[in-house]
Amino acid sequence: MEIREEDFRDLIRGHNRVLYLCHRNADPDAVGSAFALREAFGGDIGAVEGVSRTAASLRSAMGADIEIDPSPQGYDLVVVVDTAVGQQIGGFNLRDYAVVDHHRDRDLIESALFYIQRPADSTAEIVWEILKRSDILPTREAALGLVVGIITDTGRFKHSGASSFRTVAEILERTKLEYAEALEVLSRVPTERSRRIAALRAASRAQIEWTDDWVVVSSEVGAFEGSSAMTLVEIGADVALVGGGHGDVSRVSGRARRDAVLAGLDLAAIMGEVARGRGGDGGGHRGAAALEAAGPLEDLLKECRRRVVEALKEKRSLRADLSL
Ligand SMILES: [Mn+2]
Repeated sequence: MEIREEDFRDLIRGHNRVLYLCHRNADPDAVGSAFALREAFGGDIGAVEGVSRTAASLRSAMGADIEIDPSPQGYDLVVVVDTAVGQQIGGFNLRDYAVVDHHRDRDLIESALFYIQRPADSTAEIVWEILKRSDILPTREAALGLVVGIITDTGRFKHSGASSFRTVAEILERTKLEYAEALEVLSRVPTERSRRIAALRAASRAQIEWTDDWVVVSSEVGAFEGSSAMTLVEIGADVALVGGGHGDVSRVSGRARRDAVLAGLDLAAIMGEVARGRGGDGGGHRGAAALEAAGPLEDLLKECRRRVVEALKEKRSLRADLSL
């Protein structure tokens, strides 16, 4: 049954134990929406298989409890949030359920007890409407979740219609949340001091190699290779390779800008080959990969860098044409 935002409150209150369920690798829109609904109407929050990195930082900023792969047992209603198709909740066994979502697929809504599904930039925008029509002012934490959900689902307002701006303005006005608090959650600068120090060390020790199109950087840290490599990319590297020694093995993490990947760079393949050549193991994605192998770290880093430079040789950066 399709319902309107103003009907949600009465329908949800007819159920004792409610689980708000987010899709696989839940993003901030799913997590923020589920949290705001839970704060308003009670219940628990679950996610299938885990939450994304950004959603994890939102979760800690809101202080939300999210059960990963919860059992459907004991809930008389599951509200599937921000999820268009059943596949996104894997093997979760749905019996009595509702849907709140901004996609267009009919897959889940056909058998839902009730649903709100309408095109909007984000599920958070629909949830805000539900709260407004229920005369519920969200907590600051819930407001934070909704705003971060809107920012991320609109690609930081790049694909946003007027109503997303209006919704955010309303939330800020009514809850006294500051926009800067939402941006803080999304900041890629790590908050943990040890992580920040590792990133700063990686930057200060960076060996920089460049061609007309590409800047390739390698460095060494004691820990947090991955986030340090990401920081080096944030501050200007096209590809960053950061290694650390861990007992007998060395670990190298690589991160690449999107246009290096579009130009054909495959860090997972490079990391895999370098590692296997030394009896180790490596892989990941084309733009983010890691390896672990025995042997001196310096050699490993040198070989990775040589192969990256080799792979990018003769390749043009799109940035020149698209001013990315
Ligand atoms: Mn969404």
